[in-house]
Amino acid sequence: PLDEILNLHDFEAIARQVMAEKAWAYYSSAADDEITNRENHAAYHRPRILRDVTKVDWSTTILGHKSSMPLYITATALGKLGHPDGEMILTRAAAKHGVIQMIPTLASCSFDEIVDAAQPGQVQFFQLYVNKDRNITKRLVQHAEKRGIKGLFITVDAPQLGRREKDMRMKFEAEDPSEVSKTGSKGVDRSQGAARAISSFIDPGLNWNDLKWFKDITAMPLILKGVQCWEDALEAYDLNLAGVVLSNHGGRQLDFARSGIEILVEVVEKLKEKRGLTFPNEQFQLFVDGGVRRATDVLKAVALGATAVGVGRPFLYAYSSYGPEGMDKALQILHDEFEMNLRLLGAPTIRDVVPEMVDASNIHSHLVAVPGDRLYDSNYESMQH
Ligand code: HOC
Repeated sequence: PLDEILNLHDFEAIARQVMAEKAWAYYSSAADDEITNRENHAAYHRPRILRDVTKVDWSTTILGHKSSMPLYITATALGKLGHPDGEMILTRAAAKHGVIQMIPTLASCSFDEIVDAAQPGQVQFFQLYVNKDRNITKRLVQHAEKRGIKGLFITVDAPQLGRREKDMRMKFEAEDPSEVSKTGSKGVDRSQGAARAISSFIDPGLNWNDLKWFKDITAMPLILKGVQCWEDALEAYDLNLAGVVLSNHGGRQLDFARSGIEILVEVVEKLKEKRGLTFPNEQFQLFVDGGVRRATDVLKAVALGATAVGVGRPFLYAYSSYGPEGMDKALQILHDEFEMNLRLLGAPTIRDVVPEMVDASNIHSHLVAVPGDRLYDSNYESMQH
């Protein structure tokens, strides 16, 4: 029962039991041996004591917009695989809890349905996969801007689909009701999983020169989603973009990619050295996603300089298992965790969460994953179906 759910991991355990095999395979799958998906990040808190934390406030601003917590609902594809209302559950929960939703290009609900489901004044971002046909992309972007979208997150870590073997062992039927709304994926191979069926329109030719074009076609703030090293973060800064998401795409693209928080440490250090930047920074904002399950994961990233953190899979598992109530519960758990952990950190507000509150000295020591562990098992397990 829902009242026995204590944290976001619990939703994953329940989802594994109750979700349709195909939906579970798509949501949970990660690339190759799923090493990045389980990567640990060795950052630990250094709390301060004897600060008055009677009142704590975990609200913040993201790209200038209010958010009740330093996190947003990041884009995840095919929301209807988990529940017939798909992404609209996320929209309604975002309104109720004062957080920002990033609408995916590969949503199951149409873009307009998701925007229409929002409350007046509710802030939404849009995640963009760039189409080989740039006219389609242009129309999509300009329509998003017209509909009031406040930030365009261009995904840059997926010139080709990662090899998600759990998902590949499944068939993605043409008549799937959860099929993505408008991907231009007609006539593609459906014999190997959802990801393969939906991804063929994406342009592997996308490159730095295209960013000027984006600036010409839209006034929305542009953020690159999927930056994995300081050199690319610096390039984005020099192009006057609004920020970058340090992300390994939930471990679903390049296996052995580093965790977002590890990349964050490198980016903050190098952008200070090269451009004198300090973070958090209003003009150039850093975001992190991947593997976030606890408010402490978010607070470590915030302490190290991130403006906010994206959460994806846990919300899918929450609503796939329990519908809208599950999503509500997931966000309430996070609110409660923020309140408690800010007190325990000795930080009355998000501005008081500073770099000294994290020991990141072991952040670059990587965990060695061995065959026979939980994730290898779950991948092989899917062969039996
Ligand atoms: C090359 C295109 O983000 C996922 C989604 C969709 C992937 C499209 C990748 O499954 O990770």
